Amino acid sequence: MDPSSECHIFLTSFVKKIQRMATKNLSAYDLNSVPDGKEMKFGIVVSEWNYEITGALMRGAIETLKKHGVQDDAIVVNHVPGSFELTLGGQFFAEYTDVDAIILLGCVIQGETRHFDFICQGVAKGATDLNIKYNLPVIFGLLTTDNQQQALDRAGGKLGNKGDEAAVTAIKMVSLQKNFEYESNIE
Ligand code: DLZ
Repeated sequence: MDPSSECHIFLTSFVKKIQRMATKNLSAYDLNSVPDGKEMKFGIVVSEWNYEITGALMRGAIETLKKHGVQDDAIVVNHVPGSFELTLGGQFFAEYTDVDAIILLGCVIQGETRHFDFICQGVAKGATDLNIKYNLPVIFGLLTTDNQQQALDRAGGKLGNKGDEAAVTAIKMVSLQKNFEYESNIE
């Protein structure tokens, strides 16, 4: 292919983008960009399946929430058997508690059957629906990897911890919602 052709340039930049995404450290963020979480309350749902991974995601999320001012008693953790159950675990938090945001943490590793696709799609759709149904941030902290090593790399390994990323996203979304609520009250 001619290196100066539009197609070649497009493909090269696309491949570079994919490579950047694959090596992004999930724990790297600008500390100052994260609002204070002192007045915020969070529910975390953790899948017991692949617990070596999901336990590490949970520890990362809790540590990050606390680092940004969230109080110990404002973090409530519940476990569910597998990632497929994350949606209903999230719904229980939304229905029965007064948390400001819910973080769903799970890990689905590609196997030989299509189970992987069904679980991933189910949780993605379930989390999206909860956000909309309850007008509440429900954070999608699900690792979907080809193998165990890719998951370990993203659960406190060389690519950081998706639990940290989920916690930062949760704080930012709660802050955004509180800002909207404040603005709509003073109008
Ligand atoms: C059954 C199953 C399989 C095969 N793989 C995973 C997985 O990689 N990660 C995960 O979190 N859960 C898995 N599960 C369990 C399902 O999420 C669910 O708990 C069962 O299908 C029961 O609803």
